[in-house]
Amino acid sequence: MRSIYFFIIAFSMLSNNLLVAQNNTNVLVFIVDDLRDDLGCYGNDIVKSPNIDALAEKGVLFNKAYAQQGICAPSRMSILTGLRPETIGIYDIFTPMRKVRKDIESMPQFFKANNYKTASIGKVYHHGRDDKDVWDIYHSKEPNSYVKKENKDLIARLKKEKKKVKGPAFENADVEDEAYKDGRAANYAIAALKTLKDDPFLMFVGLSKPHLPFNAPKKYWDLYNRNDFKVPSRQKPKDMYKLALSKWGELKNYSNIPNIDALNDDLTKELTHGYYASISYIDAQIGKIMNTLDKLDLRKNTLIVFMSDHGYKLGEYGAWCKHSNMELDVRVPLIISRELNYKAKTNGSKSDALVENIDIFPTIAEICGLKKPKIDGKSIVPLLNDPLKAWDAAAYSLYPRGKKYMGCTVTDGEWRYTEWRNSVSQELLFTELYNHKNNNKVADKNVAADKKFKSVKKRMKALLQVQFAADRASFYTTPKY
Ligand SMILES: [Ca+2]
Repeated sequence: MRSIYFFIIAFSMLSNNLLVAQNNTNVLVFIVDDLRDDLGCYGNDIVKSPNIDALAEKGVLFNKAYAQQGICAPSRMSILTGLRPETIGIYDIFTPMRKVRKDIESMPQFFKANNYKTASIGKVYHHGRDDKDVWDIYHSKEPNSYVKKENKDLIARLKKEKKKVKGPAFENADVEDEAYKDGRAANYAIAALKTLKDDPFLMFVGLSKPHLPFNAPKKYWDLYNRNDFKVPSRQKPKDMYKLALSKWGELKNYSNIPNIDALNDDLTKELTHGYYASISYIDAQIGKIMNTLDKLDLRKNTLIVFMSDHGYKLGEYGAWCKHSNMELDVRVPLIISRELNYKAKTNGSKSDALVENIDIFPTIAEICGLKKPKIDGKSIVPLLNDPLKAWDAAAYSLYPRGKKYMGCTVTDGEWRYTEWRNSVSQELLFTELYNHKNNNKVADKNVAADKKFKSVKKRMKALLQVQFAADRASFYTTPKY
């Protein structure tokens, strides 16, 4: 009897160990640049994204996923380390992570240490030099390029005149996918899959569109009728903080964008057309890579993550691009499709749980049976098994204005509350409270000073304090890790 008892204990310990043992699941992450959730599977009935929609049919789509900062470089560092920007201590686009933080263990380092092959294709880290030596296969992000002769001539002339102006904000040449960089990135990814097919791998495919300039082959522009696009209201939310939005200089830097406060309807529609064509272009690249995965019979053992580094504004509030704490800039699409041989896989599910981009690293680690790293993010594997499971009360982001001001923001899924503080002393300068109930992503007025919403504000302030204490250290004190 006793020996049977020991046998049962030993067996259950063994099976528990098996559950957490490294299982050599492959990981393929599509990290898309500047993509907000304008996708068919997110209910946008204009955008054509059949391959991403197909992925959503085989996985869990997160309706309320958030980036930790609405700008490329810090957001990507955050994703690749599972750490919040305030833990890393870099909030600008110019500072490579390894220039100041050599101590942090990143996702590629962690997987490499666990005998994974690692691949970085296209724009993964914003600064390609970060962790460059860690990747077994590395194809750097390429500069933007133009195909049309008139645009090439224009760039050459601007260079000759030493003007800082970039080329046009969009191009629609009648060319093959490979004429622009994401088509080439797809080919590199396909080649890398063939090289890595016999090893466990972690592969990031960084697709550069729909980041500006919206350069995509004409066939993707031809999928849309410009008359279908609605021009959003240019109205800024009433009583919004004066520094809440940027002046979207990123867009105004392009040669065919006038330096004025509001773009007219025609140009708004033309830019929207370019953004949507760019989405369909990268969607097609994802389709090619997924087909290769199927052909190589790798899909059964490969986890797929589809994500974006932050959201975007397409003329809402009369503003463009990202660089803010507004809902449109921090909310991101996120789809996770487990390896096909995972028995408890949920297909075509949607989750309203509040999840953050920092959660991707621990989620992938858990699925691969690796010891979870000690980082800010937490595994959302329970949501992949049960997308309706009760989850966290809040998601957090931040955005600075210069070095002096820091906007700290929180959502509970319905309200967005933002405190603008002195970055060093934490002195409170301004508060914003926006109603985003019923999936309304555009804020109409700041009700932080409205007594009617006093209790909402109090509750949201308490939620914000969980991550951004009123007496916390300066955002520019080197954080501990
Ligand atoms: Ca970006």
